[in-house]
Amino acid sequence: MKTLQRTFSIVKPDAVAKGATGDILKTFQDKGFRIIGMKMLEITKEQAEGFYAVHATKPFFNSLTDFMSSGPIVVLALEKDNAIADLRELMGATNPANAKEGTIRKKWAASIEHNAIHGSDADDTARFELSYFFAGYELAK
Ligand code: FUP
Repeated sequence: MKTLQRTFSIVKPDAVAKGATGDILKTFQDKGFRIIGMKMLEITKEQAEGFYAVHATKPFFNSLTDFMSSGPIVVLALEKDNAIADLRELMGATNPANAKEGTIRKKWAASIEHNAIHGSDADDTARFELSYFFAGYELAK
């Protein structure tokens, strides 16, 4: 049985700077995701560190959080049946060299770090990430 799910996504600074936001939003809608929350903002290095806290010990943490706080991003709350897995599929592999044809990262990502888009990878991370950027009242019914 399919369950209606919410997931969280970020159009990252590289994709916003390239003017890819409109194309990515259209792709979400064409693939059946309902946008129930959206805002453009710039985050601080500290806010990026809080968001990516699970990666705090990784060698790429400093560079990743510099990148994520380097310019405007668009944060999104998305809803559809099977939203978490379907968004991961639509995003493509973390490293765009391995991303399949037709995925967002294949089209827009330049490197494993500048990889255009974020999407939650599980139920618990989707809940944490949605609540990191959105208050309940900000999401459409
Ligand atoms: P993903 O869930 O596909 O975004 O990938 P991960 O959670 O493994 O990594 C989070 C982010 O860290 C990636 F989007 C990009 C960055 N990263 C690197 O910069 N270098 C790496 O080797 C792995 C990840």
